[in-house]
Amino acid sequence: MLEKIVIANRGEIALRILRACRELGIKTVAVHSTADRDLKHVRLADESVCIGPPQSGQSYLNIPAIISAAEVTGAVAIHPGYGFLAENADFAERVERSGFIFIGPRPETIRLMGDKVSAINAMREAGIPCVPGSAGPLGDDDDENLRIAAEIGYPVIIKASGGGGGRGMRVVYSEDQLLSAIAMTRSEARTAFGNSTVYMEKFLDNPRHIEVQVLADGQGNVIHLGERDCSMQRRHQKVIEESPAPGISEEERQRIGELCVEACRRLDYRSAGTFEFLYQDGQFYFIEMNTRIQVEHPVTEMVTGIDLVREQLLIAAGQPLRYKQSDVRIQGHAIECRINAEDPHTFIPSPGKVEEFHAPGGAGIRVESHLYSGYHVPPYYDSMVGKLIAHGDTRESAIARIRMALSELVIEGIKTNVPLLQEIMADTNFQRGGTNIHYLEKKLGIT
Ligand code: MV4
Repeated sequence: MLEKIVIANRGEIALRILRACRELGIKTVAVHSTADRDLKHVRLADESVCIGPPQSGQSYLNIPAIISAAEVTGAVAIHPGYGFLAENADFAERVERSGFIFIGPRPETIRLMGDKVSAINAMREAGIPCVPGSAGPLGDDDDENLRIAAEIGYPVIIKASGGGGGRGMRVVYSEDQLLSAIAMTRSEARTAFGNSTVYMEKFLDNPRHIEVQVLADGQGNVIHLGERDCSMQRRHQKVIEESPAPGISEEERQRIGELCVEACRRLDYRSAGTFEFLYQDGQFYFIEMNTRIQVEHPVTEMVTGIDLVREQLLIAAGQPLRYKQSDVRIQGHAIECRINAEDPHTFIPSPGKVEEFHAPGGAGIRVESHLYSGYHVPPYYDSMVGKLIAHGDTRESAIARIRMALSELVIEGIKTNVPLLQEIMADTNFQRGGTNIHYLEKKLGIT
């Protein structure tokens, strides 16, 4: 087993990783900024190292400082969590070159998936269904680009290969806008990502966002853990996630899951990963792969009973996967609400002192949060301060439980989005299930 690891993150995910380590008897090193001395996991960790000032560029993104912390504490591995350096291939490479284990995929895999054109090509070759599109980068030949768009059929979407997660995209409804849209997306991509490569896809107008969770040990053993529906979002920020996805049949789940497993085998994938799809008119279309543990991983854990962070740690320690595909069974339904320190109407972040914090409980309720009474939410980082997850035998039961838990939850002193979450849980269209990626923004009155 790993003897000691560095947790290169903050907030709820750092606490989540710390708990998984403690369960396995792994010693923990918390690295934190000067603004984060009072984080719950910093207090619980075996050791802690301050790695820089509040700005994440000088702390949580400071590669030499994080590697030095591993060196001085005698850690053997580094868990990046999500965000920050989690999908930075150069970081993973420098971790490994410094003699530490990176708890995640191989650096080459991270690099491949970070470039969306190369990711899509790899997936298409591996038999994963992709969105009809340019099948590669767009060149500078205007006539050729017009021809590609005409063949795909309008509307089309131009995306930056270095983008992802909603950054660097432009929808084009007719051919008179195509060439300027390509030029603008290119120029923005050059500035934002240092990579002007763009590609084209058919624009799907009312898809759902459904993603498939996989686990692979890098020794040839790969399983999928079903799917999550993450369609309830605003400005590319997910608000609610659930598993299984409403309306997806067992046959569809098996079919898409097996395709993802086969792709992982071909890629020699290692650790936890997620295949992101758009789902429209009964078809899955691959858009991106995430090479990290995701915020919404608990809904998959609740329906499968498999601890994904624990499995990441065991895989990093070189152990073969302890589950076969036939061991994975989807039991009941789980829903997650993301709790943000923000105004529920304006979405403006609301940092400050948490005067009171009382977590809900009861059957099927799970709270993932680093909050405690008296904690100050700093203004420097993402406003997500926790997640509330409910499991039930049925989707209706999971909704009933999460509504009860939301009403029990007390967070005073800062504003939170809990009233918005209550409103969504009471929404008849949400209760019916299967709303698309535009539903929440339309409900809120376009933004
Ligand atoms: C699309 C699309 C429609 N058609 N691609 C946005 C995030 C990035 N991961 C991909 N995104 C989209 N790609 C095609 N061909 C619509 C979106 C999209 C979206 C996707 C998932 C979740 C929320 C979204 C919100 C707006 C647009």
